Amino acid sequence: MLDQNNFIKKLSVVKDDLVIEWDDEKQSRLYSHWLRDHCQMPKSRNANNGQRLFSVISIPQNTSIEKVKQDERGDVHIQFMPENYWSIFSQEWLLRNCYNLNSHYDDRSEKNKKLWQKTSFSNGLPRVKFINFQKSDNAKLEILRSVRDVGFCIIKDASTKEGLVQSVIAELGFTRETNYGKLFEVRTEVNPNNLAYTNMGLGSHTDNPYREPVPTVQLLHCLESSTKGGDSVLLDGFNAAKILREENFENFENLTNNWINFRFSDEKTDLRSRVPMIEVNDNNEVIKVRYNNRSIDTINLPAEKIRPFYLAYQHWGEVIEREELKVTFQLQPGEIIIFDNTRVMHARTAFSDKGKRHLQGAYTDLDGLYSLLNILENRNND
Ligand code: NM2
Ligand code: OGA
Ligand code: ZN
Repeated sequence: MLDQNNFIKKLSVVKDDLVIEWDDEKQSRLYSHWLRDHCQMPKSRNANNGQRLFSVISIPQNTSIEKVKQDERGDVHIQFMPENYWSIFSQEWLLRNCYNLNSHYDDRSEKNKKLWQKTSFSNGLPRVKFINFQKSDNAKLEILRSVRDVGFCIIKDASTKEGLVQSVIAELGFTRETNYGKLFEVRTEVNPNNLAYTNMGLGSHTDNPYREPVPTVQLLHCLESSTKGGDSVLLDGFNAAKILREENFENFENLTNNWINFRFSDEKTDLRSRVPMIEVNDNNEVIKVRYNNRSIDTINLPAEKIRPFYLAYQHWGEVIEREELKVTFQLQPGEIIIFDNTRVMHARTAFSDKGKRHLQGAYTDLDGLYSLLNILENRNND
């Protein structure tokens, strides 16, 4: 157990590291330049907004720790040379921030998600009532946590009022306007610029891979649904990527290393991107998937890479259509689905000419949603 008041057992300096021995026998070694750079004093950080006031280049190359001591409150005082500068760190700060005890933080990575498949939602899909969403921060928190953890949430029992999707976005973040507008109508059109605007089935895809940066969140609001078919399908792209990696690591790596071109064009628009189908972070954890077979442009890779690429690409195309990974349901009038377009793939089954199916869609971004999530979570922790 850590002593509430003093949980540092011993402090010493070894070469250019501060060595902290914690009460629980763990040890941290913190590099002098890192400590100087993370100085929390008013000289180094604006006292009101906490922003850093200096550049890393102002830290002398020969920075070293001359002295270290702990005061009666437990705060750690460090004297840096050649600046002859004293900085004070609280124990809490050192414990919460030291880089060998805390794992890196990445709110986009597969590592921090709950991966799922068809059978994962035995208690039903995550659903929150629209009226609660409007009234309470806790309901917003539930939606945002669900988007963070499983990648989606359904807002139920809303009206079928046109434009509602925009008011939902306004509560959570900011609209991401595209060539499709602030809001787009998903229904059968004559001579459509996109196959989404037909009654055809659509395979598992993420939206707008031909755009970089990609819109990271999509919302679809059902206004009318009286056709046969037109079921909604969701699939966890991070889980699919994990399965690909487990089944054939070379194929997985191939899709992270070989970037491809996506393209969308109509009379007024010509969008192009060169991006990987599976994107990983610096720790090789999946952070984004992109796939839309309608919009993959000419694949241009060095000749010797084409065959292994097609092995990987066809494997991936097959994994993301596996029934056991898909959640299928009918989006009802008055339901809005919100999902992480960097993770969750969506699809729909074909629908009949008879009857009507009308969804309104819009894009927003994860940064705004995660920002609100952090604010609401901080408030809960206070
Ligand atoms: N719509 C629905 O990304 C895509 O091209 C899928 C997007 C047209 C905005 C459809
Ligand atoms: C889309 C889309 C799904 C649907 O508009 O991007 O994939 O259910 N629509 O119509
Ligand atoms: Zn789509």
